[in-house]
Amino acid sequence: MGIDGNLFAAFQARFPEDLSRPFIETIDGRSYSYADIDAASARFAALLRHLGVVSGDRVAAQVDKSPEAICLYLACLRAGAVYLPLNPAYQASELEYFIGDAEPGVIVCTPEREAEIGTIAQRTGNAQILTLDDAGAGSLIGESRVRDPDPAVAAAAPNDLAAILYTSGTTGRSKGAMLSHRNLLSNARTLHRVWGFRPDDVLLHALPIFHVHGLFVATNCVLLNGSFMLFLPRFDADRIIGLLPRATVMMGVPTFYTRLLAHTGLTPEVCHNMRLFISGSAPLLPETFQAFQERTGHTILERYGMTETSMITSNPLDGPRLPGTVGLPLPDVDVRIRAESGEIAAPGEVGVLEVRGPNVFGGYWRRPEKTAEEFRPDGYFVTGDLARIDENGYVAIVGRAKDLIISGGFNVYPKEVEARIDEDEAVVESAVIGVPHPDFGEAVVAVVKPAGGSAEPAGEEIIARLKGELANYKVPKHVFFVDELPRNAMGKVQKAELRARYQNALQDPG
Ligand code: MLC
Ligand code: AMP
Repeated sequence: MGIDGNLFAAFQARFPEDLSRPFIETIDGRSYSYADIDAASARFAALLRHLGVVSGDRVAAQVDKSPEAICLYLACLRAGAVYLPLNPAYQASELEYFIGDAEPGVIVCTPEREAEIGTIAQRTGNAQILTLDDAGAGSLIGESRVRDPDPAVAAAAPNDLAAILYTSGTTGRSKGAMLSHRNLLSNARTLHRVWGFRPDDVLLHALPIFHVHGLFVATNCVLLNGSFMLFLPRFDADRIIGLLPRATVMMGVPTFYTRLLAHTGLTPEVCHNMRLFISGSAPLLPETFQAFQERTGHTILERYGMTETSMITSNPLDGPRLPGTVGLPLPDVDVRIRAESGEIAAPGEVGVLEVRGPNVFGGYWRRPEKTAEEFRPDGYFVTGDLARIDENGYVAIVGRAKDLIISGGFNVYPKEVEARIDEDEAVVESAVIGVPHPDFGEAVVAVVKPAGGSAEPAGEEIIARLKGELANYKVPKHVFFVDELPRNAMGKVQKAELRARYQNALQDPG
């Protein structure tokens, strides 16, 4: 076992010869060179080691997007620690679950949440706390500055863990997807190649960095390319329009594209330097694909993936990019469709997509039984996505076998929201569904059967309470009250009927 299996070593081998070349430029004009991120990650790695972090220990980060947060990710790889990024929108009870489950040795959080997370850490296992704010200050910086950088790169076997990302998966409570150095490196190398990255590419980065899309797809490609990215703290259509003339590649969720289309500044001129717009994480409507092509002359390249697998398919760089499809399986990645009959589907037949390859994760953290449920005996992982493959090999995602809502690229597991709503004494039961939303593609609404009588709850009250308990994107945009939830003969709530009933509910959210 050497350092060759370590993802960081693969990045380092691709750093530009001249390390003073930029890696990140922020919107407030700060520039971070490859030398800077090499040094910062070596300092953070020295601090992690000093705090007792050894290979395989988890390091959780609930921080705002910043170049220092990327350096923390790199430091974890370097030290052999397992990076565990968490959405800053998570509320206390959500965090308690993740921290209790993953048992990190160190948690890096924003200074504002230090006390809250410190309390959670004490209750769940006594992780050490460091802080980092969005301006790149905090105890992570202060305490690492006094240390000599430790340039060592930990030896890593290919299957050693590089990261754990929590995902609702196909069923049940959030589970930690265990991603190895090999998983991430194989996918990054493939994407770097099939998307034709060039030495002078400039990536416009407006995605969050606590998920696969912004961290492993976008950032890892740039690192393997030794090139640089324009780094926005969050999506902002005005700023993107302003920066597009300097960029060559952008990756986004479909909401990015609908929002850009709503901006009058989106013209062929501002895109003149661009060579590639990539969309993923949620279905891109063919209307959006077409409108973007008409407005800018650029054909969005849609790809498909999952936390557990990183990227699975992609429309081609050279060759037809077909709207309504997610393209062809990536090299090294095997894909098949299992029809309802249990047989492998014929071309064009719809069934659940299964995937196998070096990109596919090793399993769910401390959930061997859940892992076993989602893998076939021959090593294929069952995605829970309904798809078909046409005679040319193009995959189209046509729905989901799993009860999952994807809102603006974020996954929401209905049961988690239903359980929270049902805690209200004035609620008998609830059903949470996703309905079409003009901005988020799909958004969460709740259908509630109230207990009746004087304790009748108000929709706004339910929403206000949930905002304190759940990350913002999980909170229903609207609550509908019904006398009874529709059920089938088996007594199961008929969500399809509810989705049909409320499908226009958010079309004009005002
Ligand atoms: C914010 N809100 C959302 C939301 N994002 N509600 C539903 N769905 C979302 N995605 C809430 C806010 O809290 C606010 O509520 C209101 O909606 C309006 O917020 P906003 O200011 O308009 O939102 P904004 O900050 O601009 O964020 C929207 C967004 C963001 C689309 C830019 O959600 C985003 O960056 N999404 C990308 C997610 C992503 O990276 N997914 C990749 C997962 S990896 P209120 O009540 O306060 O007004 C993966 C694998 C793969 O899936 O294949 O890539
Ligand atoms: P996550 O669990 O957050 O990684 O989300 C993965 C899910 O996002 C997949 O299982 C799909 O349902 C969905 N997804 C990702 N990319 C696409 C796409 N291009 N089209 C449709 N669905 C997608």
